[in-house]
Amino acid sequence: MRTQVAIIGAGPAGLLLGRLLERAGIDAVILERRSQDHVLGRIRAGVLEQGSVALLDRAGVGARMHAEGLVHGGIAISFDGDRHRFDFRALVGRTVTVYGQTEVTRDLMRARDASGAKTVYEAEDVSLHDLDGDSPKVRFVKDGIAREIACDFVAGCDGYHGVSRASVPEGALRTYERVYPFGWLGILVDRPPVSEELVYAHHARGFALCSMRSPTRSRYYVQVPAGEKPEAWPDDRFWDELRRRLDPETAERLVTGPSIEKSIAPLRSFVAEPLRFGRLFLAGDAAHIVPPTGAKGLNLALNDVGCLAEALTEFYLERSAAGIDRYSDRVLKRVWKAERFSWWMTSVLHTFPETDAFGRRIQRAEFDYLVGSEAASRSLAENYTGLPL
Ligand code: RFL
Ligand code: PHB
Repeated sequence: MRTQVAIIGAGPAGLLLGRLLERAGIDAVILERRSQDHVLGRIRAGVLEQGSVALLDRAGVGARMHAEGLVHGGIAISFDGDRHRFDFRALVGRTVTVYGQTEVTRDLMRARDASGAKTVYEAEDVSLHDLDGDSPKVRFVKDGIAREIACDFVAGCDGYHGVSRASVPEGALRTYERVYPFGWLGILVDRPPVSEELVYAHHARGFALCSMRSPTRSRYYVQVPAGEKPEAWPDDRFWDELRRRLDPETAERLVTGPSIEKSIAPLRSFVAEPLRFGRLFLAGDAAHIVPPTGAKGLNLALNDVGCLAEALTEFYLERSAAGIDRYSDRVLKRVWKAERFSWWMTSVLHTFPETDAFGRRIQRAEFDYLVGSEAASRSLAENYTGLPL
């Protein structure tokens, strides 16, 4: 088999890249380790920046997002019971759209299925070869049979635990990492959200977040120590803990119910540099991870492949390597700003085992400054709704 671009991973990054290349007339095959249903069963991000919405529109997959997504003009932060709303429309004239990653993925999969573009699900033992030459190869096993795809480029869109980054020789990548001593326990519940907009809460007992997927489906998170298991958190325990961390007015309005999903995500900051090795490009979680506090992971992944698609289009249509040569530097500039913002929001809103009384006062001062200063509020709004490329 031969293709122009072999894409590893059918998450949002791989699927959007495939779609953008297809629209530019560039041939690509996607190899995904899991089944289509497994990929669609993962509950992850919920918030799209305005730039991500525009990108999905450009890819021709925005119709359902506009019909069903919830446009939010702000968020609330509650700090030790004091709640403040940040009005993004007034501060920066921008909004975000609440539309689940699952739905983005579903829309992209449907478009790909309709166009007949090739995706191999349940591709086992994917391995990358000859990345430093002009004709890399990807080998995999499907239905017990070993296969090979020859291509011009490989796009590593296979997430943090994927094979792409691991295929780069030792020493060719530099990595930067911070692991946080806690995770987020998340539940999904078919009950109306507690508030029309997201509520991020800091409390001495830990962080909490009230989010949603629709007017009738809510997504809630509480900070838990690293290594905690979801089994230790029956629904009643979760609801009690969440209520204690919210401001009284929000807690009062909380409508509880049986969880339909419950899982724990560890928190990590991670960047690999550069995002290219020979004919391999890294994009999305394969290249960088942010803690979910700033709602940046999915948005970065979409933005990366938006840039990569532009660069590859330039290569094929204009015969210019300028775009692919610039890809890593261009994307990393924005990635690091999102890393900073996500790290900062995590630091202000969570409780850290090592934080002393001084550190807690500093966190409170951060909140008071955010609330009291228009400049600080605008900075939050600008980062949350998404910095320009
Ligand atoms: P994905 O989604 O992990 O997809 C990678 C795909 O590659 C496949 N794969 C392989 N395929 C073939 N061979 C191999 N060897 C392979 N190894 C892996 C995997 O099966 C998978 O299908 O990465 P991608 O596309 O880069 O997308 C990144 C996003 O998924 C991620 O950044 C976000 O979900 C992060 N995130 C959030 N981001 C936001 O922008 N806003 C949010 O509100 C937000 N909330 C979140 C989040 C992530 C969370 N978790 C669970 C980590 C909330 C949570 C709880
Ligand atoms: C979510 O709805 O899953 C969500 C929203 C905002 C975040 C993280 C996760 O910052």
